Amino acid sequence: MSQPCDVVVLLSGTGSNLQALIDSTATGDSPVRISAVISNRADAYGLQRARDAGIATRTLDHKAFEGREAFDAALVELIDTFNPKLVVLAGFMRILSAGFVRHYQGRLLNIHPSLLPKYKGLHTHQRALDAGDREHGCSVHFVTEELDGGPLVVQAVIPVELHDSAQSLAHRVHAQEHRIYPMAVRWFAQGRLSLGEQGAMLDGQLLAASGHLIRN
Ligand code: NHR
Ligand code: GAR
Repeated sequence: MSQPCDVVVLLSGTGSNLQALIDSTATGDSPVRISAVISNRADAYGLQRARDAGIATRTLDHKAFEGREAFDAALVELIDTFNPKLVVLAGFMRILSAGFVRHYQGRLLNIHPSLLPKYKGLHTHQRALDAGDREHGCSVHFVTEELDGGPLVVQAVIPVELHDSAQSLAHRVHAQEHRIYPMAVRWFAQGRLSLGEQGAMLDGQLLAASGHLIRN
């Protein structure tokens, strides 16, 4: 392997997706190197996971800044001290301003717990249940200024079972997140995935609007 792809992960909470990324890079010959994990919350358990894996951590408290733009500017400055090729949102709960998104255009990924474009925003599992959906899942997408609206890279679909609760559904969707996020990050690190003018490109081909689809 030539130079590994340096990745900075942003999170706000538990960090199970970070853990899946860490585990996927533990093989020794991984094309992905996680340079740092940055949280807007000092008490995020994801920071502990990073420390346990020997990864640099930083906290940048959004409440210490006057407004979104000021926080985002400081966040860009902090991220860029690690000079990453890719920035990965893994349960990062702050909406990012246009300036931030533009700065990382084509090298900023998010995982969202729904089959986008359905259920942008929060409480996705309950909303899928309330709608009587028979299928649910998760999506990896390039981040653009449109919240949860950027070009899709990969989606995993699971069936909704008769007796599912928001919690049981969340549990099964999480297992899929832990599968597709490391896959997408690896594609990017291998130079196979990029953001083109018309959408996400994999191996030189424009992906379908749903991204690469995995059915379960
Ligand atoms: N920023 C941009 N510009 N575009 C996206 O697609 C983004 C983004 C920032 C985060 C993750 C997203 C999700 O997958 C994400 C995608 C937070 C909120 C939110 O309402 C919404 C969507 C996402 C993340 N945040 C509140 C806010 O005022 C705060 C909520 C809280 O702190 O608990 O920022 O769902
Ligand atoms: C994940 O389900 C992720 O898809 C979701 O938060 C969870 C984080 O879990 N992201 C969003 O809702 C973004 N607004 P984790 O901290 O255990 O990875």
